[in-house]
Amino acid sequence: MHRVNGACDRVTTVFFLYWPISCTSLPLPLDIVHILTIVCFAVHFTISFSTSHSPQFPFPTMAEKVVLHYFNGRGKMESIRWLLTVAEVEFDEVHLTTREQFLKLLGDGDLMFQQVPMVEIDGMKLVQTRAILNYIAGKYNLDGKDLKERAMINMYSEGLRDLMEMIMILPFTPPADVPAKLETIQSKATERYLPVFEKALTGAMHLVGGQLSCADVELLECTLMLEEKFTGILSQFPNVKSFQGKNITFKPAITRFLQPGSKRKPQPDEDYVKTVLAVFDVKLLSR
Ligand SMILES: N[C@@H](CCC(=O)N[C@@H](CS)C(=O)NCC(=O)O)C(=O)O
Repeated sequence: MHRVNGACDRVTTVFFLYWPISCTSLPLPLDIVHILTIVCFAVHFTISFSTSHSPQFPFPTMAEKVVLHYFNGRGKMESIRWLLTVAEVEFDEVHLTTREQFLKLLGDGDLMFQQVPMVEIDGMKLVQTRAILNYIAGKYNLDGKDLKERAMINMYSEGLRDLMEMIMILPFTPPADVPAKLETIQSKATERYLPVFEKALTGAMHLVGGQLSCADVELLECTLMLEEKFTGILSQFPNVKSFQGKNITFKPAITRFLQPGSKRKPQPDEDYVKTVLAVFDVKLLSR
């Protein structure tokens, strides 16, 4: 899109620069050609100025940086970080650390449902994790080739989200309940979810349509999360394990994202939990 807009801009430049010059081959007096040249430059620079100041103008010249508004932790934003990384999109992050920051976002009307994650992208302030992921997947061709592929991708993605959300909620679970929750997650992972992906990856490098999609990216994120909690969980799922290994080894953006110091967030700790609770002004019972 930005490449197309840049090309359009160059076309207008060439047109406005060379059209008056080509006029000199017409039998026009020289001062008329000069006036035409000045008028053309004035029009061209007015357009250039408008494009760089209004994202709504048909031909924006500058790609705006994507900005993520969330905590300095995984939560619901982590899948968005993964997808942007795989799409090789640079992004900045504004980390929520105080209640005042959150109230400011609310006061400015930036959070449609008074919730984060919120992502500034292409002149919009997007909320709702699924909507954000769909937008990125659609923009960067990670959502399949047709409606049927998209339906498969969405089914895989939603299953993975269900599983990841069970893990995401753990730090906010009363400590006494954690062992039982972990057991449930492990049995659901091995009996309900991983068998589906093991089958889908039989003789295939990707989940859908022989090409990378957001479902593959979420599967990778999810399997790594599972292994953090349950070492060796993938040993009964060789296709999933090999899928994970190939993506980590052969996709440079993923390899980089898994290196220390990248924008990938670590597992949530006490500080992360405290910050989330303070920002939302929530007191957890029985902690
Ligand atoms: N359906 C929303 C849920 C977002 C959500 O629950 N966000 C939490 C933080 S992870 C939040 O902002 N909670 C504050 C609240 O609901 O008041 C999504 O998927 O983005």
